[in-house]
Amino acid sequence: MNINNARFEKGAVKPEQYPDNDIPEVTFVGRSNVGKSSLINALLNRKSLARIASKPGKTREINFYNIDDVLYFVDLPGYGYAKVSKDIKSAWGESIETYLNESKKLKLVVMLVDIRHSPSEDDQMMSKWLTSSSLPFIVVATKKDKIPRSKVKERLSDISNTLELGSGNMLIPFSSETKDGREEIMNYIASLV
Ligand SMILES: Nc1nc2c(ncn2[C@@H]2O[C@H](COP(=O)(O)OP(=O)(O)OP(=O)(O)O)[C@@H](O)[C@H]2O)c(=O)[nH]1
Ligand SMILES: [Mg+2]
Repeated sequence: MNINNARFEKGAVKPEQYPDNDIPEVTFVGRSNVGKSSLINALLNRKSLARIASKPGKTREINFYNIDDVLYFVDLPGYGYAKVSKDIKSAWGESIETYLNESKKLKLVVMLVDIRHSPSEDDQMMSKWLTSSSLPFIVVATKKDKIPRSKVKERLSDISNTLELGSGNMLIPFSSETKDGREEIMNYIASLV
């Protein structure tokens, strides 16, 4: 897989609009502003392939990034952004849930949480949902550069406990500033395809 051959392919809302082929998918979920687009860019060594929101909550469509016709990175809308109406919120939730339920080619869900905070109720709902589905998932704790090194261990153990992660769910600290954790995440993804 040549990660230098990556391109934005399409934005979709409904399943009919998802790419119609057999290319497997890895998807990224998490609260708005947690750093999904930044992680996708870092993994692909690109500055601005995935759009980094100037305002949180901007990525509303499900965005498919085609990597060398071998794999899609799928950037889902962020959930739990407080300043949108309930209706919009539930529409987003629905499109996320529809995607997770409907995609036949999903190989891995990468769930993102901010390393600084205890996972929200939305995060806990997501990890419960993922656990009860048969989808494999890992958790990436973003913005590691924003806390002192001495706090990392303690934050990871809080996240792991709050999300009730099992031994099969890797938890990897990451920073899009320093690229810490990039190799580990990318190697794991590459091992699946
Ligand atoms: N310091 C630091 N800032 C980060 C990191 N990751 C993301 N950010 C910043 O956090 C903000 C949100 O990042 P995005 O990548 O747009 O987050 P997102 O999850 O895609 O947001 P939505 O598309 O709104 O759901 C941006 O200002 C990023 O520069 C990180 O690891 N460290
Ligand atoms: Mg985004």
